Amino acid sequence: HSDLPASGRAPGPAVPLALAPIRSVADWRDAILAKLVYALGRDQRTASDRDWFEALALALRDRVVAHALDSDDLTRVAGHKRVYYLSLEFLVGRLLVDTLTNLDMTGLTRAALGELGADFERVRAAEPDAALGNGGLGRLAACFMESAASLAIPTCGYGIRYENGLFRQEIRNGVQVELPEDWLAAGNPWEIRRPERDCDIGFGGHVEQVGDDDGATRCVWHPAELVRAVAHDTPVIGWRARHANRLRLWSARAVAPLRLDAFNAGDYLGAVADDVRARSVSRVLYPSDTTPAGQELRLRQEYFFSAASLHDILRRHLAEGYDLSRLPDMAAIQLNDTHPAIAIAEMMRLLVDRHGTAWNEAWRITCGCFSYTNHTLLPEALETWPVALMERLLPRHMQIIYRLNADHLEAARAKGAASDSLQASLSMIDETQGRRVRMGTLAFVGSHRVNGVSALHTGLMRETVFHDLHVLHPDRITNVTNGITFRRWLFEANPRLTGLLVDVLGDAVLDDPSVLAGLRGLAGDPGLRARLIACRRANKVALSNLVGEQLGIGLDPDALFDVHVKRLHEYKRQLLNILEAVSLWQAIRARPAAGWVPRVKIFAGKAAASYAQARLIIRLINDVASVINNDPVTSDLLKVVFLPNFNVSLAEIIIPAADLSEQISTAGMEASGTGNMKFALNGALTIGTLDGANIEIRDHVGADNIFIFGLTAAEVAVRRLDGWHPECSIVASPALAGAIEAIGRGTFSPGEDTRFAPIVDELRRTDRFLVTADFDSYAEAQRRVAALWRDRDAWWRAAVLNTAGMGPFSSDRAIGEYAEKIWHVTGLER
Ligand code: T68
Repeated sequence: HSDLPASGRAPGPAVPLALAPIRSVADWRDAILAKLVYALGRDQRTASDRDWFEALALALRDRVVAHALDSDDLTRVAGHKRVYYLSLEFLVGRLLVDTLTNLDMTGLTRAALGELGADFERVRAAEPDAALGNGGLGRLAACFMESAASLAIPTCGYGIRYENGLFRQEIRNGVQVELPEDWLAAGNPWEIRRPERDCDIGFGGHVEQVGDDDGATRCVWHPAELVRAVAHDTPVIGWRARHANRLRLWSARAVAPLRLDAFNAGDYLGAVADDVRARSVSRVLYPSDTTPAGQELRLRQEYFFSAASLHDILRRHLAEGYDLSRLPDMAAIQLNDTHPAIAIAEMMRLLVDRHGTAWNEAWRITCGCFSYTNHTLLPEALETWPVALMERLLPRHMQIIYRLNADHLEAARAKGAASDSLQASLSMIDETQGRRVRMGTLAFVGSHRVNGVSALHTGLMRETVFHDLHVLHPDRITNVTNGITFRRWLFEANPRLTGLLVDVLGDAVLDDPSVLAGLRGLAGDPGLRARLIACRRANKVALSNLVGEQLGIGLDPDALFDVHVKRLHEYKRQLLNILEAVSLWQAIRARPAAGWVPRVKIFAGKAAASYAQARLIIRLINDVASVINNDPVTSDLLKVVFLPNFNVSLAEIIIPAADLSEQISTAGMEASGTGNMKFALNGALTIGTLDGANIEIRDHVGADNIFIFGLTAAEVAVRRLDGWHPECSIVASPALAGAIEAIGRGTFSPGEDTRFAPIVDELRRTDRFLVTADFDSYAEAQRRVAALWRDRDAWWRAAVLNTAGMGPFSSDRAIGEYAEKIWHVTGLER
C-alpha cells in the first residue's frame, strides 16, 4: 500500500456507498429476502425461524456497520478521546430487539416478516443469548456499552469471545445440572472477523536485560509460547442511531494450527495439540466470584485479552499519528474489576521495553490512562495470584510489579506510612498466605480513579479493604452508582408500560429519564392506575403461560408475584426467602381461613458448579416447591416456582411481571445490585435490606414506598465483631424454629432427612450471613407487604411512585458520570 497517504487511508468518505434507503415495508422485506437468498443460500419456501433471524440480523448489521464506520471516522477526524472498557464479561443477551429498537425499525420488521410468511415473535426467539458473563458485573458492562453508544461517547469494549458462555442450567429431580452452552453453534451473524487486527500474545520464557535507561532496566522478554488473538467485532448501535461503537472480542488459536509433518506421519492428535491448547484460553467463561477457578487458565485468559487489547489501543494511537506521551489525552482505559489489572504491568512493559519510554514518564502515561471499578468487598473474591505462578507465566510482568511496588512503598514511607504493619498492608505482595500478588492493589496504584458502584459500597471501600491506600491517595476513590439501560429494561422488556408512559408523559420520556418524575403528580389518578393494572396483569399472564409450559404449574395471575431472581449465593439469602415461605405455609395450614393474600414465590438463578451450599439451596427451593404446590390445603394461596436457566432473556419476561422484588442480601455485602433497579423501574415494590443501591432507591422512591427490614451494615459489622450466636434468634422465634425444624426433619426430603443437614447446621451453628438474625424482621416486612397489597389504591400509588423515582438509575446517568469524573471525555457532536 505504498501509494496510500501518510495517514494510511485513501481519500474519500468512510461509507462511500449509501445503503439503499428503506422507504417502505416492501424495501425492507426485499433487503431481508436478499440476505436469505444470497448471503445464506436458503430457499424462502423452506426457511426456518433461525434462517429468518440470520437474514434479518445480516440486513440490520449492514445498517449498523455503516453507522460504526461513520462514527469511527468522525472520532478520528475530530481527534476525539476514546474510551476502552476492558471486561472479562459482557452479558449481552439477545441483540435483535435492541438493534431494532435503537434503529426504530421494529414495526417495519414485523410487517416485512409478515409479508415473507415469518412470525416476528418466533424469529426473535430463535436468537441464542450471548451469555458471556456470570451476573451483575457482566450485565453492567453490556448496559454500559449500550449507553456509551447512546451518548455518542467513542468507546470500544474489549473482552473474550468464549466458545461456551455461562452453562445452561437444567433442574433434574430438584438438582441443578450444568450443560455446556453453545451460542456459536449455528454461527453468529452480528460479528465481523477482523484478521488484520490479530496479534500474538506471549507466555512463559525468560527475560533478557538489554540496557539501563534513566535508572530503569530495559528488557526483552522471550516468551516460550505464543497464542494468536483473533479479533471479532460486534457493532453496538445507540438509541435513535445517534452513534455506533464496537465490542471487540478476542478468541485464541495457535499461531501454527497444524503440524503437517505430524499429520502426515499419522499423528492426527499431536498435529493439532498446540491448537487445542491455545484455543482452551477462549474456550469457557469461568464461574463466579468465590469459586477457586482453574487458576492458571484463568490467569492466562486475563493476560491474553488484556495484552491483545493494549496492543490494539497503542497500534491505533500510533497509526493516527500521535506521540505516546499524548496517550492519556486520547485514551481512557477502564478496568472492570481487577480481572484485566495485569494490563497496568503490560502497559509499562510496552512503553519501557518496546518503545523506550523512561520509567517515570511511562508511569505518568499509565496512571493517566487507567481507572478501575471495584465490584466486591468479599475477601474471598479479591483476586490474588501466587508469585511463583506469575514468575513462570509472566516473568517480565512480575519484575515490573516488584519495581512498581518498591516505588509505591517508598512513596508511602515518605508520606509517613513507614511502620511494618502499614507497609505490609499497602504492599502489592501479600506475604500472609504464601506470597501472592494483590491485583486490587496493583489496580488501585496504577489508576487515577478507583470507583465503587453505590454510595454505601464506596464508603465501605474507604473504610475497609482500601482504607490504607485511601489515606495515601484521598482523592482517588470516587463513587459512580450503577445504572441500567432503559432501552432494554423498560422499552423492550415492557412495551405495554412504555406505551402507557408515552401516552401520559409524552415522547420526551423516551429520551430523558428525568421526565419519569412527572408521574408523581399522577400517583393517585384512577385512570392511570387502571391502565397500569391492566399492563401488569397482561405481563403476569404471559409469565404464567411460560411457567405452565415449562413446569406444568398453573399460576393465578391475580396472586401477588413475589420474585427473587439473581445468582445463587449465600450472601444474597435466597435461603431467608425460602425459610419464610416454609413458615408461611405452616401458618396457612394452621389457619387456612385467616384471609391470606394469595402469593406466588418465584425464584431463578444459577449456582457456580463448585459451590455446594448454593446448589443445595436450589435443591431446597425445588423440594419445598414440590411439597407446597401439591398441598391441597394451601394450593390456592401459596405456590413456589423455580424457573430453570435464568438468563437475560428470561429476566426480560420475569421482571415486568413482578409485584414484589426481593433484594435481601446481608447488609454490606451486595456492592450495588442492578436487578433491584430493573424491578423498581417496572413498578415492582422492593422488599430489601439497607444494602448497596437499595439505599439510594429508597431515597428516590420514598421510604413509604419500599419495605426495608433487617440489620444495617454497621449493625452487621458489630454482630460479627461480638461473635454471632444464631441459637438465640432461633429460640426467640417460634416461626423460624418451626421452619428449620421442618427442613431438618425431612418434610421436604421424604426418606432422606439428612439431605439438608449442611443448611440446617450452618443456620444453627454459624449463620455467616445472619439469616436467623434478620428472619423476624423479614417476616414482619412480608406482613406489611400483604397489608399494603390488600389496599389496592395504596399499592398502586406506591408502584407509580417507584417508576417515577427511577430516572436517576439510567445507565446514561452512570456513563455521564464516568465520562465527566473519570474519563474526561464528552459525547461526539455531529
Ligand atoms: C456484582 N459482581 C456485584 N461479580 O455483586 C453487584 N466476580 O452487587 C453489582 O451490582 C454488580 O457486580 C455490578 O457492579 C459480580 O457480578 C461477578 O460476576 C464476578 C465474576 C467473576 C469474578 C468475580
